Amino acid sequence: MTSSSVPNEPRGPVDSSRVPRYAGPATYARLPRLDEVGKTDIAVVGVPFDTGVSYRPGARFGGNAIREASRLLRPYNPAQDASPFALAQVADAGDIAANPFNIHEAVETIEAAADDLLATGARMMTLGGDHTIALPLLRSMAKKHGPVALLHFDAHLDTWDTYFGAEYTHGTPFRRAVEEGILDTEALSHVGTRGPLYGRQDLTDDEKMGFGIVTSSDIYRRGADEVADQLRQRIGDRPLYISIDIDCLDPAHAPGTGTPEAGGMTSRELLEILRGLASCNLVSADVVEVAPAYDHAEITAVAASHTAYELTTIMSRQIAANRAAAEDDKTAK
Ligand SMILES: [Mn+2]
Repeated sequence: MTSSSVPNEPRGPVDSSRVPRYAGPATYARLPRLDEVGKTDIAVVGVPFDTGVSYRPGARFGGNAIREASRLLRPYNPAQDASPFALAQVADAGDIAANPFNIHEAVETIEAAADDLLATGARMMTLGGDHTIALPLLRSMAKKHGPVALLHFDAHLDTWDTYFGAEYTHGTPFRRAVEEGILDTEALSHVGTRGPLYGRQDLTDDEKMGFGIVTSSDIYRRGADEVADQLRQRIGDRPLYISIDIDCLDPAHAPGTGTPEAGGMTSRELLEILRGLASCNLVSADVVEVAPAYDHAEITAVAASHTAYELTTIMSRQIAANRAAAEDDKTAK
């Protein structure tokens, strides 16, 4: 498509040939802030909240660590042959101010903020935060799209019932989501699962909720292309939400996270699987559980920034394609 079919030329990132990458405030990919562009097609938004963690805390600092590590992202993505920030307006919408002392209130705040962003027509690229935040985000998605398909990249199932009697934690969001009927139970899968469980019952319960599982071993044995093909078939053209816990990666690729498990996929495998999903109808996505205090040399934050870049590229290509199709329709009439 030509850029003339974009109603207003998107405002792109700061020009790194004129202003050094390490200078100035760290918005995601050095993109403009939402208040600088007024309206956006994709809102990159942080949720600095980690009151739902069960082990290492610190994911509240994840969003800003990802922004800092994203300074080196360049505007053209050769793997998808696209310039995501030229095809659609992408802007940094700042952070949702969630109460760290009251999980129920935080969950409500996140849902309301997501509702506001979606009401503007934007898709969300959310930077966590711990995985608790996926529940209010999915509630908001379901209000807009109906029950959504979900690909959940994670070492863990996150479909446990409660911890210490608490229903909202980072290990329970997807059980709550199934109970609330906000997921399309024909099109759910965990990807990258591994590590010890409490018992076999964990898997039985999970399967009853409708989840398929592509384990980390499956990815190793079958490869990224075959896995992406299988996931695409399961999802079809349903509205898809992708939630990525950075602990889906091996601790060698993502040491800075709350509950690391050995034997995970590489960052290359994750990016390749995502590229294989480029034709899916991705309505929004999140990357969560980056805990920079346990990171080294920004390994985790760099992986997360590239993961968000790949997801943003998928969405911006679809936004541009939809716009071109709408233009064609108009011309045909
Ligand atoms: Mn998780």
